[in-house]
Amino acid sequence: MACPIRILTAVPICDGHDSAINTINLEFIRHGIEVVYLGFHRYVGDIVRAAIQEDVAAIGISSYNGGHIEFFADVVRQLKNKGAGDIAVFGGGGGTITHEDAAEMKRKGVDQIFFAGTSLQDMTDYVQKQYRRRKKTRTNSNRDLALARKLTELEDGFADRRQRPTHNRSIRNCKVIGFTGPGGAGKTTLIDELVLRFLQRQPKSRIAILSHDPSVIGEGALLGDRATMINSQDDRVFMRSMATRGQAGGLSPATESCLTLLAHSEFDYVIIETVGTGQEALPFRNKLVDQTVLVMNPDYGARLQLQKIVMLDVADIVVVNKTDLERAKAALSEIEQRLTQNKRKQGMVATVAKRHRDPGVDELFELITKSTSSPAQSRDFAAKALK
Ligand code: B12
Ligand SMILES: Nc1nc2c(ncn2[C@@H]2O[C@H](COP(=O)(O)OP(=O)(O)OP(=O)(O)O)[C@@H](O)[C@H]2O)c(=O)[nH]1
Ligand SMILES: [Mg+2]
Repeated sequence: MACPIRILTAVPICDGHDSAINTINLEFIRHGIEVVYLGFHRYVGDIVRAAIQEDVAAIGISSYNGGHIEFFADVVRQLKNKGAGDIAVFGGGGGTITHEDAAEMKRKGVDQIFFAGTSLQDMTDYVQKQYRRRKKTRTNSNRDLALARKLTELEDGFADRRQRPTHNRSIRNCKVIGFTGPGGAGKTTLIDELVLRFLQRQPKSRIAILSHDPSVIGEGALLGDRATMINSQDDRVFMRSMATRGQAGGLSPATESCLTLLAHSEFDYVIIETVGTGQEALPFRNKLVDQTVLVMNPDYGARLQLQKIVMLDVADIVVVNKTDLERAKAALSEIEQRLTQNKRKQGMVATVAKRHRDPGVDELFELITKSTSSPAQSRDFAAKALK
């Protein structure tokens, strides 16, 4: 497998026109490109930070609400200032970007603008031709950039079959927490809320997030977790999105090596999110993480389904998220019974991750940061939460 091209796409601040970029993203991933999608209404600083951490070859911006000359130019300027001037900037905005505007934008360092009527095929061909072999400049003292480029080397080493997994057994100074659970259960939303608490309550701690999404047919991938991570757009957070690149089970062939590097890179916490997993998944082997969190959705089916979810036997903490939903009460009681049968000290927490200042998320934060509160107490808390 050749190393896929990685690009980042986004829509500028005060712009909600995301329909064009969604169509373009899909076309790119169908042609083997890995697209880190940052979402709409995004600041220049957040786009630049994300592009550096994700070590993409180029940033594609879709802009419709005006201000494109200044916005694109600012992205180019900030990339240069941070030593990442080798990341190209391209994009479009239908008829809102005129040919004169585009000429000025190119003078300011923008690589290419696509006008209304360009076919998706032409845009894909351009990306594949221009951004496959990127000439990287030497990394300077920018800490994120240097780390990001090492992660790319590791990841691409696996794609070229040069690398073998490095086992993560050496002593590390940070805590590694693994989040897994079915697709859409709320893993990313929950992690983002936890990051908010880390940032607020631990003024010096630095956090790394390794987030996984599946590669699709054609070997591209839509790496979309960043679009949900709002609080995590912060200089104290290093986030990296990884595609599974053909590996089943929830992680990528390079996860272990990348995790080893992050765990030795002066972070206080490293958080891993797996792809949405199935009943048989046991993604965290080889003592990969210090603590495992299984995030469940109350709509898992009937009580019988719980017997089949292997991760319920091994998770340190089980989070029942979306407890605002109707089935939550029954789910909490069924999951509690299932965990009691395990006769292990597993924590159980009821959360509504999409709600700000949710007491359940506070409780989970306590469980993760202090091993002093007993899991049994937290199970009581979860049960009481819905009484
Ligand atoms: C669809 C649309 C909407 C939808 C948006 C849905 C969504 N979620 O995206 C809705 C109805 C919600 C909407 C709302 C608004 N809209 Co509107 N909208 C449009 C419309 C009709 C089409 C834009 C589009 O998606 N085109 C489809 C894409 C695929 O094709 P394209 O634009 O030709 O782009 C080509 C290339 O440029 C390239 N491309 C585009 N982006 C990128 C990015 C990359 C990386 C690459 C490689 C290529 C590329 O791809 C295409 C290839 O052919 C345009 C008018 C128009 N006909 O362009 C107005 C338009 C953009 N909207 C406009 C306005 C004013 C608004 C509102 C402010 C209206 C209001 N008063 O409420 C709101 C603002 C919403 C917000 N929060 O920002 C104006 C902007 C005017 C301006 N900038 O001066 C326009 C131009 C309409 C007009 N003539 O007045 N809008
Ligand atoms: N009702 C409700 N919705 C929630 C809650 N938490 C998250 N969601 C929504 O659930 C959807 C999926 O959330 P994500 O955080 O992306 O879920 P995920 O588990 O990371 O998804 P994948 O990474 O695709 O497996 C989003 O629309 C969230 O807004 C919650 O507590 N209650
Ligand atoms: Mg997710």
